[in-house]
Amino acid sequence: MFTRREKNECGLEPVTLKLMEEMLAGNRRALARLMSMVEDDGDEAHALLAAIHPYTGKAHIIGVTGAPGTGKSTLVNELAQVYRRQDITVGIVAVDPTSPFSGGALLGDRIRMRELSGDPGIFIRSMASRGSLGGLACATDDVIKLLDAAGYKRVIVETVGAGQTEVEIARTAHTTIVLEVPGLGDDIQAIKAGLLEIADILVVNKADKAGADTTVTILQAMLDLNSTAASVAAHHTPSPPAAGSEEAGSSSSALAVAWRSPIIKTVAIDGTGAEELVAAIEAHAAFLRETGLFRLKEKRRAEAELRRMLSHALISRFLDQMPPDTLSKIVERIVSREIAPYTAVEELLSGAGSC
Ligand SMILES: Nc1nc2c(ncn2[C@@H]2O[C@H](COP(=O)(O)OP(=O)(O)OP(=O)(O)O)[C@@H](O)[C@H]2O)c(=O)[nH]1
Ligand SMILES: [Mg+2]
Repeated sequence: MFTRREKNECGLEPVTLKLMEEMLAGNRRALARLMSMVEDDGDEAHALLAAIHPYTGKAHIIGVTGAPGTGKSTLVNELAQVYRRQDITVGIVAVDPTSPFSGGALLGDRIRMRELSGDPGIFIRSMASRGSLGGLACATDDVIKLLDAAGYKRVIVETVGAGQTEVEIARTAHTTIVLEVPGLGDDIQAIKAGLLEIADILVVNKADKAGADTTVTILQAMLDLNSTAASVAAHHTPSPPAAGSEEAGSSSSALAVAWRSPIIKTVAIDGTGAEELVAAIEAHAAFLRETGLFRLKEKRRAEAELRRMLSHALISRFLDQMPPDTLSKIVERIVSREIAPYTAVEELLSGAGSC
């Protein structure tokens, strides 16, 4: 626990510090209040995130993504139930739960009841998307950090798959689960190929509906195609495909292809397949740790975050030093075709823009 001296070094307001200590001791109300603080951003939030940093890095982060209405929330419910039966604590973050498919219904009744009944091993936070996607991604990352620091062992993040968000979730999560439902049409196969690349585990939910096995077969064929291509690329052997794929590799890309994404059928409404899915998540977590990929992922994530923060800070600092209307004037000149954007950047960087 923090000493008085260290508290001062944190630069936190006494009230925030108290909330942080309560959160670290397992107080849910304190956790909720601190989440609101990081969602609102600001200097105090930054100081808080700095202070909790030493307490983070323990949770396994699981991303669940898929098209609207594929059953993500229902499945997340079931996963949480399985984890709770194993006495593993779970934090849940639902990003943008406002899809018309669920009518905004965030999570099923059972888990709500569990939370409301005071199970301290579960915590749910929903986040409405406001402003930019980038802003939401930052806020989500920060809320995940709080859950991690508060001691939740698994943090499940549900996002509606909509192109960019899927990539964002893959960047944040240690294990990414992509949901499909029976009845994949040929026309959407091209889009699915991008999804396969981020999927550590593929789930065919609504397996009670017709066509589930066909969907599994199609996905398996696409996975095989993908892994052959990745294996070839990893070994720098453009053709024929089989030549390099037998060799054992030790590069990180070779390690990446060593994980074969399983395809699991689930019926989220009755929990069928949820235990198998949890077993697959745990197997992937073990794989990441055994191969050293976990640390590699963490490094990539930390670097991306650092770059994002650094560019934000540098731009703010740079703009603060300029006379207030410098930017609008140069934008005006770009629009009237007096100057090209690249030239404008050069001019600003060389200080000419501030004259
Ligand atoms: N038949 C069947 N229905 C399911 C299954 N899983 C979920 N559903 C239903 O599908 C609908 C959507 O489920 P949600 O869990 O809200 O789906 P979601 O992906 O979270 O939806 P959004 O958050 O709106 O994108 C609900 O009516 C569920 O009851 C399943 O395995 N089988
Ligand atoms: Mg949902």
